[in-house]
Amino acid sequence: MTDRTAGESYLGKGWGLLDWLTTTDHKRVAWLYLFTILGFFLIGGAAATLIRIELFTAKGDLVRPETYNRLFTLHGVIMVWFFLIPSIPNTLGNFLLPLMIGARDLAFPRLNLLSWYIFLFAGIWTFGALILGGVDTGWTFYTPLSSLSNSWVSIAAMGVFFAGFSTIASALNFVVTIHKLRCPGMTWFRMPIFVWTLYATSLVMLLATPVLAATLLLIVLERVLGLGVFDPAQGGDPILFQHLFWFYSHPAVYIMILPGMGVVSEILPCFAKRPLFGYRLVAYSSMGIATFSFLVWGHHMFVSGQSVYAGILFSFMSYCVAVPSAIKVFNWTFTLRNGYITFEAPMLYALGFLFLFGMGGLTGLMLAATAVDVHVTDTYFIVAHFHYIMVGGAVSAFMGGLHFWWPKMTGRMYPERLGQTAAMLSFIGFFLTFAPQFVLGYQGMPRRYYEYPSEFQTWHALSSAGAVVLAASYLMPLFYLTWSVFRGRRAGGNPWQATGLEWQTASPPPAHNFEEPPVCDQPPYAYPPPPVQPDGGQPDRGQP
Ligand code: HEM
Ligand SMILES: [Cu+2]
Repeated sequence: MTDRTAGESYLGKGWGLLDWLTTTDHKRVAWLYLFTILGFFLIGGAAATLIRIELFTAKGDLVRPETYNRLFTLHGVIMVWFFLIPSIPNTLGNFLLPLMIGARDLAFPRLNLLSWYIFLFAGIWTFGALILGGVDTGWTFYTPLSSLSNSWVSIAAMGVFFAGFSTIASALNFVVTIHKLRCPGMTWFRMPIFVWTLYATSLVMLLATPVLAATLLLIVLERVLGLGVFDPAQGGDPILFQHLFWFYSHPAVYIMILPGMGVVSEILPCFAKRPLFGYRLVAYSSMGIATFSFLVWGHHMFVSGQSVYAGILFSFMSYCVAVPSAIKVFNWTFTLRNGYITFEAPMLYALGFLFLFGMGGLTGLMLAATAVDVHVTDTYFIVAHFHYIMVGGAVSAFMGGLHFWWPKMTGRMYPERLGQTAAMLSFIGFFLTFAPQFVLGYQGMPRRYYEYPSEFQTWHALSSAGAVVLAASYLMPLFYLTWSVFRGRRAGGNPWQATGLEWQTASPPPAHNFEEPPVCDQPPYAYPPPPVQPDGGQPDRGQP
């Protein structure tokens, strides 16, 4: 297939501020989102750095205890709602979804821009509340603390409530686009897995976000109007809050990881030059995860006093949700078998994802056993578990995807050596930061404390040292990617020899994505089969 390189690129004309702020081109809206979420990532990262500096020594000597509580709340709220949830869907997803299914844009381009404005507004609003007043409830807003704590809780909760509208608008846009705008030949089972995961994620967003919105609104109403919903002193039930919160927030953890799974499903076949093993099963697993994710919320409440029978059921269901995730991990691993593997930066990030997500999932299985969980709940073991998945998994996938599609987005290659260095540093830094936290948690170090007995200090110091490496690895791409936009080697339409419609148009793509209306005439991941050996068998690389 030839590169269709003619036509004005989407970056060609229109560089005034107003051009950008009124654009309805999904590719440009993706950039607006990218800048915004990176800003929030820096803010959340700065809070994390302060937390790790405080914890470097056993004594609370850097910030006051109230400030520490505000710092981890700031970190959690910003990272979850203003970085992780929109990170892959609204940047890479926004840019790639129409390209991958051969469409000119999303179904509702203006709604797409509107959702960015809502997101920006909500983000600034929430950040304002967290900085000006300070909220000390943690990202989970547990009552009765959040019913009683200072009134900035209401403002911050409203900010997250507003952000929900942006999430819902994007999800609706994606679902309609996937149903209605696939090009001729793009059947459901020819869609790249990234599109499948965006679809599954969007369904979860549409169904779960309203529950969070209602819950946050109830907190605000309770505080403002004195309705007794959650506060026992007013006749409310704080456990109800936990049910409502986790009914959203467990599915939300899959909102954060599913798109990352999609990115990895694109990268691994490309750098192993092998079709994705068990494509259909991976697609079904994404839908399976989306479904099961709604049935396990009680595993966050094993110690809340819910009935033993509920605990057993939620424990069982949590093992079930691990099955489709495990299927994916096996399929990714099998994809690598006999592959012609090369280790460019995106591949290094994807392999890091495989390992770290695997560890996050396996420790999730440990936590799903009630007998283990009651011992480690509310300790650093939990903190380590979810960072393995949300940072080792989702952030690694985001970085891998950003490097993988950078040539498509900008028309330029990033410097490969630096990319590989950053990828490896992020893996080492991550491991050093979070592996010690499993040990700490197992030894009984509780989460959310600003000082601790000195016997924990060695592990805390290691963790803080790792955070420095991790931070450096995240800052590096900021510089070399920016450099590459101006000085990087020009990328052709398809620098990685990848399959998929997005690689058949120019880099950067023309304003309307394709010069001629594309037609999909291939199964997904149609990477060339291995050369046939003289004896008629296939080469079995990597085996004696
Ligand atoms: C193999 C599947 C998984 C299982 C069986 C599992 C199990 C668990 C359990 C039982 C807890 C509660 C522990 C406690 O609070 O005592 C937990 C906490 C958590 N998990 Fe997972 N998990 C899995 C995958 C994930 C994924 C994919 C993510 C994120 C993308 C995730 C994010 C979290 C978060 C954020 C928390 C802590 C919430 C908090 O208290 O702040 N988990 N997990
Ligand atoms: Cu959960």
